[in-house]
Amino acid sequence: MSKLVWWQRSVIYQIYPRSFQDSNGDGIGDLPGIRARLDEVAALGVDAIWLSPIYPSPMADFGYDVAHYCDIDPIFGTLDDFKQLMDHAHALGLKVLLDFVPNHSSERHPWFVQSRSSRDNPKRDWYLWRDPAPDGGPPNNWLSRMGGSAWEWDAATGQYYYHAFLREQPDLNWRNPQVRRAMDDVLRFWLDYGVDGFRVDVLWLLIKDAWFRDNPPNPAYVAGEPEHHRQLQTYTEDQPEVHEIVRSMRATLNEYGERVLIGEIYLPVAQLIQYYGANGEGADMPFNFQLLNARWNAAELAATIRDYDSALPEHAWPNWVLGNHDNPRVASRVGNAQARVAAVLLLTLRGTPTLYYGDEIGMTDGVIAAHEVRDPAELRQPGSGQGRDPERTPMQWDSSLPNAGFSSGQPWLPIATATSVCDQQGDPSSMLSLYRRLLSLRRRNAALVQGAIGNIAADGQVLTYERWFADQRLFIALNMGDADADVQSRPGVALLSTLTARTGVVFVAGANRIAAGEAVIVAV
Ligand code: TEU
Ligand code: CA
Repeated sequence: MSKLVWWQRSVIYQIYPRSFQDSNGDGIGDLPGIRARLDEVAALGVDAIWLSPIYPSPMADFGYDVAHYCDIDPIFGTLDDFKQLMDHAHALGLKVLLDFVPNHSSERHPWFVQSRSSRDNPKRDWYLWRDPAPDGGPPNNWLSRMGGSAWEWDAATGQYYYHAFLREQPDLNWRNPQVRRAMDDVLRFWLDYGVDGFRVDVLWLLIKDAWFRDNPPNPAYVAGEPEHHRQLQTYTEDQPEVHEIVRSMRATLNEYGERVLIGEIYLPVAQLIQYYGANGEGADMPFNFQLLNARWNAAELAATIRDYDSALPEHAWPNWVLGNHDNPRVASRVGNAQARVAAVLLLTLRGTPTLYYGDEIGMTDGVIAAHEVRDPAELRQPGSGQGRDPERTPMQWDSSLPNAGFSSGQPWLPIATATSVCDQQGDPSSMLSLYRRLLSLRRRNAALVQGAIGNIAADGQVLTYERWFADQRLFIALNMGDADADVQSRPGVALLSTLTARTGVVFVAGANRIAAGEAVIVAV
């Protein structure tokens, strides 16, 4: 495993700071709270933490509207709190990644305040300003990913500005070298501070069409999908010029040694893999979101794994994501039993896994009453189901009421379910114990950390594949159905089963029975 760099050997753990641990009773998670939980994060067996944005922000999009790129929002703490958290994490052997949000700033960022102040302000061209269309309306038909037009009228200067998300999140003009230099300075500030890398927000959206051409209609649009799906994003995503920007970010990180560049990219695999760069000079980990929306059956998952793994260029390192702060939790998508199978899948596929906080205890989506909704994606599109609050509810640390040990105050979102870290850690059959066993097994097995993957197959509702390295070979079988099934195997012994009592069971050459909802890792 020595030839791998650290992020290739790692399991990354996403922390949504607002919901992880509150230390001062305001019902909002913060940096001292996270720091107080780092020993438990390290004990889980992960290797790196990725913090969603913690910068000064009006919180219109809960931190993804940045008003200062090189500071910490007081609601989370101070730069010194961050330094202490990072030093504590490093002392525990945990790497620390920040969320870099370069596509847009907050409307309250000083850059935008200057840019909007007048048409001839030196920062006017740091953002995307356009004259109205001949009829006085928006310059073109581009839609916001949060609903409505992506253009906001500014009467003071008689132009519109573009915002891919909220009007409070004006898009920066990444064709402007001054913007690129300013953002490079931001990366360097945090790299000098000692962070180990970045997850880059909406990397695939940074460049928009130079001529601002209308997006064509989406012939496959289905009523009920998000509004912006009415259009193909032909001129507002995945533009060819973006790859030069990715190369430039990579070059900056390379000056600092082994720092990881992760890109948030919602694209089909063929386009996604372009972000590695032709010769690996792009992103280390273009996030692979294929498991977020895959239909949960053996045939579909076998195809998904095969298609992704075989599409990767030689130099590219795979990665897999099962959940994040923008999508329904995996236990709510596939059910509690299959969430155990999903844990085995995530931690035995080839490449770097990213684990979303709370999934390790099988947290399900919170039920958010109308008056509790906070997410603008829901507030702006009520009833659309676009709301992301359900997957952002506070971490459940213990069974104390009313707030599961998250806060002594009123949490910003309701606690989702009854389970907790405390309830589960003494229970060998709990989801938490399963994740701990899996993470420990993964760390100890070169076949899982750096081995090849092959013999990917689906037989009925059973998905199987093998991982191998040197003289070690593992056979993984996942029963995604609700009936017991026979699976053909070589002789071996089960190193782990989601059914705790079955760990150690002997597999014979030929047919072996695996239970409904069981996943096994067999040394063969
Ligand atoms: O998300 C990008 C994005 O497109 C998501 O909004 C996603 O497509 C949608 O929520 C449904 O999956 C990033 C951040 O992760 C998200 O939290 C921010 O709201 C958004 O960018 C704007 O910064
Ligand atoms: Ca707090």
